[in-house]
Amino acid sequence: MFSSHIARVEELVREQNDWRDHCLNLIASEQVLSRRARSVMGSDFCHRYAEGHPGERYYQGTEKIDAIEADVKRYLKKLFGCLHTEVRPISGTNANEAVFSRYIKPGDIVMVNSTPGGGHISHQKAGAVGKLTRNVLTFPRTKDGYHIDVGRTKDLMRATKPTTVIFGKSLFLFPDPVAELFDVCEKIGCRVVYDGAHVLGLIAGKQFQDPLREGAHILNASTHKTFPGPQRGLILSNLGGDDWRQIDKGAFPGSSSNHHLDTLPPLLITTFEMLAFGEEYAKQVIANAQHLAAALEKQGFDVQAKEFGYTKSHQVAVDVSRYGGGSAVSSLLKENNIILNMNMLPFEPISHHDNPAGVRIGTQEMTRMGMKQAEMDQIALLIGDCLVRGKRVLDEVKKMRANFQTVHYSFDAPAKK
Ligand code: DSN
Repeated sequence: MFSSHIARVEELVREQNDWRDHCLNLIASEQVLSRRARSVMGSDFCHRYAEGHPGERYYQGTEKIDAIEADVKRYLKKLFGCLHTEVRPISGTNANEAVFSRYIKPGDIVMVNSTPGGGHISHQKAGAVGKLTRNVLTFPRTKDGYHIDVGRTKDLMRATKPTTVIFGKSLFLFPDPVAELFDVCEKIGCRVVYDGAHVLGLIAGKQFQDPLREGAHILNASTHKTFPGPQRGLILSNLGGDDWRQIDKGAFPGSSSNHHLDTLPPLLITTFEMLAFGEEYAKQVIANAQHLAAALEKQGFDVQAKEFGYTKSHQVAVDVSRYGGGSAVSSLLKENNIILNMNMLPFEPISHHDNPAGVRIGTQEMTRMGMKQAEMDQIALLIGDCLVRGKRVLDEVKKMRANFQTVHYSFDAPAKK
């Protein structure tokens, strides 16, 4: 009865696979799995339950996932040099909820990056934080808009005494000043959470700030942006005793029960990839972002934060208001298989969220597919052809991408000729 509907589902999946294999995928929060990591998804684990911890489950039949989960934790601790890891949140926001629900009490004052300042929605009044308290203050920013103003933030923290500060953001060009603000955090006794969802792979590759070494009590993240794994969440910490027990309860039963076992085996494989190739990968991701930013500038684009070298992460921000704004530009590029997202820039009012001035570009996925500086020049030229010179570049994009079909920085065999 539903056979044509099912065939349509199968067709859509095939079309998606083929389409995105022939796109320049530049969304800063996305990534691809290696072939070997992807090959262990879709197993029997996608049918099973395993609440609790390895060896202490509420179900029978969990021996094999116990072995995998224990190894995921073991090798993530090795990769990040920390004492504890919680791998059961199924997304970055779910990890945030697990931590926030234990730390933030009604009426607490919490300090975060604002939305125009790049802050994630889960840090805002409209998101996970706002379910716990309405007293959400934002970090004052420097004139350029892309940095927290350390002096003014110290003053604001001393005056308002937040109980939790949340660093990290979604438009994340430069490190947040965790070390610089830590003495004030200590003095006022606040919790320091760092949301490293976007930059986890750069932290793992030792090419970005190391929040746990700079004073953050908790590093929350997702595992599928610069960290090139399956879609899950993660909590890392060196806190011991009751502090960690609270986080543990925050994850289960606080914010999840079963934790989508199917994506744990690929997470383990990705962790091995990052132990082996993380440094090389993260260096190239950042070098590519810096090169792409400069190449876009040469095409005449208003690339943000030029005076600071454009970026120290995987992201590039461009003001495209003169080409119709972020919504129009990202739609036009999508028609040409160049996939990126519109993004608010620091000085925009929140009312601009539907058609902000900016676009955000991430280099992590195309870096993993083997692209380097020469390809960043080519991407900038294609974007310039499309937006500045009004050309259709779909065929050139497909042709270019056809040469980049193997996941690098992984144990995948080279593609067969
Ligand atoms: N806010 C999303 C992004 O940065 O694309 C992630 O949740």
